[in-house]
Amino acid sequence: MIEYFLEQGSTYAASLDGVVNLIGVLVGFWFMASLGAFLFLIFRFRKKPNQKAQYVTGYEKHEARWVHWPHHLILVCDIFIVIGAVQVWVDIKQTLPEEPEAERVRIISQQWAWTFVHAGPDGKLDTADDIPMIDELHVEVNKPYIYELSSLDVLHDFSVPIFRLKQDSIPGRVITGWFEPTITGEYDIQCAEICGIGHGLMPGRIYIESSQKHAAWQAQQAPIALAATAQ
Ligand SMILES: [Cu+2]
Repeated sequence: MIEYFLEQGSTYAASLDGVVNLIGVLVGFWFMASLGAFLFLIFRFRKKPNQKAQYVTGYEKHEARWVHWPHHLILVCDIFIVIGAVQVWVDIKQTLPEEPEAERVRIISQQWAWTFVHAGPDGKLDTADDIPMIDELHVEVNKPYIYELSSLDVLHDFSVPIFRLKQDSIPGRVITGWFEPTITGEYDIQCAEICGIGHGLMPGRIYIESSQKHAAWQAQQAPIALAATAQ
């Protein structure tokens, strides 16, 4: 619910919010139900004059059902949460969009900065027109991206709140994932892992641009990319 104060900026943001809301509603319902039962029992069986306290073990069948029935109903709620979460997990973590429609981008985390290697006008990584940027990721709206996330030193976590994307980067591994922006604008990138004393100084920005604006940005960067390869 609090996530509605933040726009949904990727194709899968709404489905992730949906799972969070489902958990919130189910847990909220049982929280209110158990709080209600607790308060009811406190007042209904409060101390009365000349009445001795009773020792209730909870092992008797007619007493135990007060635990077993809600327990079974909560297990049914768990099934709904698991089904919802697995669907979202498969979509976000197990299914990569098709190339070449999806463009690759390399994300390198280190204490305490992000390096983003953009594919450049040819749409391919490891070619002369690649555009490396520090703390700035430029992407096109409504275009799927496959990221290759790695770390040069310690654990970091690539987090783009507007996408509801969060992925650990682990030294020695290249982790692939994807996102597809659905709105334009300039938004935060965070490191969501306490990665050292400069952790709080590791913010990045994502620029989600229309295709024309993105092409203009690429053209503007071309001399920098060529100068980098000439060295
Ligand atoms: Cu970090």
